[in-house]
Amino acid sequence: MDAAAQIQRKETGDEAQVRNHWNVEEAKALYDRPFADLMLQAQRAHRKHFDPNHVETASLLSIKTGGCPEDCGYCSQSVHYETRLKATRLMHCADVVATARRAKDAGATRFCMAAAWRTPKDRDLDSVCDMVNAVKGLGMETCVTLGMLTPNQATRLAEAGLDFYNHNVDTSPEFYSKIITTRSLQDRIDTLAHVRDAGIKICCGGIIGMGEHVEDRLGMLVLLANLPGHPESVPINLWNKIEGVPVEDTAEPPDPIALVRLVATARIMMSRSVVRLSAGRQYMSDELQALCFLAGANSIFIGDVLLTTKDPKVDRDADLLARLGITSGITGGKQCAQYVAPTSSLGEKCR
Ligand code: SAM
Ligand code: DTB
Ligand code: SF4
Repeated sequence: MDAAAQIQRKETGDEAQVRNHWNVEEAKALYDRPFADLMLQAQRAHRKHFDPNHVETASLLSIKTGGCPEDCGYCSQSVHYETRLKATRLMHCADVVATARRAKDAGATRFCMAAAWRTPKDRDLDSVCDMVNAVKGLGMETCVTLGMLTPNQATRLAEAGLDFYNHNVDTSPEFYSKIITTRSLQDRIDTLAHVRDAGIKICCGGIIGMGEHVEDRLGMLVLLANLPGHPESVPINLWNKIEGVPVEDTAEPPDPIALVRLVATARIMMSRSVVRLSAGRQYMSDELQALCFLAGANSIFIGDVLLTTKDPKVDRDADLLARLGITSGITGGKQCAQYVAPTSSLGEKCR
């Protein structure tokens, strides 16, 4: 029996559902299967744990933009690069909640708040805890991404009612140092452990299209699948072009079929995780997105804006999902979350 067939056999048993001892050769054997076989296997895994005709809709807001001391070579928000992005202070809690309410009205079930920090300061964390508490009060799932956390900070977020923490490994262990030097992969893994220990669910994935090889993309999936528990959410970002950052010189958009294969491989390796087609949908045709949903992607960000780059308009997403017979929280017709400029330098209490 060849390696891919053996993995297929394991997939039918319970072992594959929580398997965390993958290697890149096994991932490659899946990835390289004939397309129809790979898609069937991914569909089987998908249908075992999810409604294949439903896509989760999340919304993203940059609550503190730019001025970040980290040197992530793909990011518009790093102080190390000339990206012409205007840095802002932490948003006012009331503005964050108003944006979350609009996102909910437009059909988002999860609200993700992102801050361009290496790690949050205690005073800022107080404000974010208030935001989490207030957004949770709207009946939405909450997610934040704030950089590295100590165990105590993770516990405080859990106590505020946080559902998910987003912290990406970004790429393979081999490619990592070509992209970021100011914090190590181990730093990220440590933060993920603090988040998990605090009882918060993990949203962890990475970026493709930065000039990495297929083996790096698979190495990233292996890294994610071999974490002590599979991340509950796995965002797969296609690099959104930013002028003035180092990745601009190395970037190579993946072949569309390679993207579909990667999504299918992620679906099989982490069959219980929600796989999000994250940044980069602005570049994808409807047909490519449809293939990604068929391969097992079952979450998207809705709204015209991600953090500092574009996302497809809600109307286009509503139309695509309707044509595919996919249900989601999108109600259609209404304006979705937009970035709201901060009106104050300090977060205010708004319980
Ligand atoms: N500063 C925090 C951190 O890095 O953990 C949170 C915000 S950061 C913008 C969240 C993630 O967005 C990054 O880890 C990266 O995977 C993704 N990202 C950032 N810029 C991107 C881009 N231009 N295209 C695609 N994904 C991007
Ligand atoms: C993730 O993996 N993707 C989101 C979210 N987590 C925070 C961020 C995408 C950022 C895209 C580039 C930008 O808009 O600046
Ligand atoms: Fe800062 Fe996050 Fe951007 Fe890295 S990805 S530069 S940590 S905002």
